[in-house]
Amino acid sequence: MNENVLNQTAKAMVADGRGILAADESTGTIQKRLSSINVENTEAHRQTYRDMLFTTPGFEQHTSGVILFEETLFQKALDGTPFPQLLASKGVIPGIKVDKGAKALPGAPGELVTEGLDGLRERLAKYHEAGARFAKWRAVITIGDGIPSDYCIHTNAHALARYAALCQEAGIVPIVEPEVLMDADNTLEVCEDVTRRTLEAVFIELDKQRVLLEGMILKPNMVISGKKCAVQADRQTVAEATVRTLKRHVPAAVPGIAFLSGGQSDIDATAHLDAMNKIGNLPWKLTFSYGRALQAAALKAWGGSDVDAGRKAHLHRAHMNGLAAAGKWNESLESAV
Ligand code: 5MM
Repeated sequence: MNENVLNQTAKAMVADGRGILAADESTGTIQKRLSSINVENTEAHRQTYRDMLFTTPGFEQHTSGVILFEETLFQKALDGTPFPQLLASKGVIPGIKVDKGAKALPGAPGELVTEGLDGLRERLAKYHEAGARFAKWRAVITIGDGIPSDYCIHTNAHALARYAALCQEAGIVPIVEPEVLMDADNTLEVCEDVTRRTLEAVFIELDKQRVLLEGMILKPNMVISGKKCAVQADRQTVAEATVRTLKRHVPAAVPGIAFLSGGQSDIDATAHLDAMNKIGNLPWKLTFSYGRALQAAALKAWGGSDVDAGRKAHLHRAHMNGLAAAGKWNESLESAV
């Protein structure tokens, strides 16, 4: 393991004013996205859509890396350039989702465990050869009646650390994504407690399994009210609770934290990140690794054919989130830019 290379890549992923585009939707998830604009889920349409995103002029100023699905890593852009090479030529680091999805956790109704460790060492070697320099593995923690169980949290934390250690062995920076879902009716306080339990377990496992903290990126949820909760905490409260929880549980050796958006509105995802960075005096970089909150507007504007409109919407959200990563966003910029 070359510790220096891992640390350099991790730092580049959270460089000033830049964040990560999560475009790693599996075939089932992209099906939902494309059907929302009445586009058939074919390989050609997936290629055209992702080509539109990755050829957006100027998006690289705000985007340090892109998480790809395996199909895209080995696919070519419309001009014939392999996607990873196209991204690298713009100074955007290609990354790869390596998990095989969250499946039912045996003996734990309503809870999930992420699979994909079998054969991962061999897959990582192949991905590195294709140009991937970072990877992503998403664990899903569900809030509900009596859940999450410690069993679910620990099983997922163990798998995240197994994945992270294998990535580093292959010279690939692991994005460690323990996602506490935001969909239930819980309060912000419950989310804070579950996020605390989750991060605590994850960092214990990472330590036990000898993962180099300087060579990884954390991708957590924000500490937020569940979508169905009657009382929604305001943006400043979310920012303060998230920073407080992260400061308590994420070692300063981790170079950066790149949030998932988790179904927040585009503007909320940007505003929350900005509010956290405005708090300042943070031991790590705080940026974005959004899927929906970066792509929803672009997908709609593109609508299957309008490449210019799609690129314009993509650039706008990338720019706004780039500003938020520096704590320099405000709502008036949404219409001014
Ligand atoms: C882009 O969505 C990612 C892939 O999801 P599937 O494996 O279910 O297709 C997803 O993992 C994403 O990278 C993160 O969860 C962040 O996405 P959001 O939309 O929450 O920012």
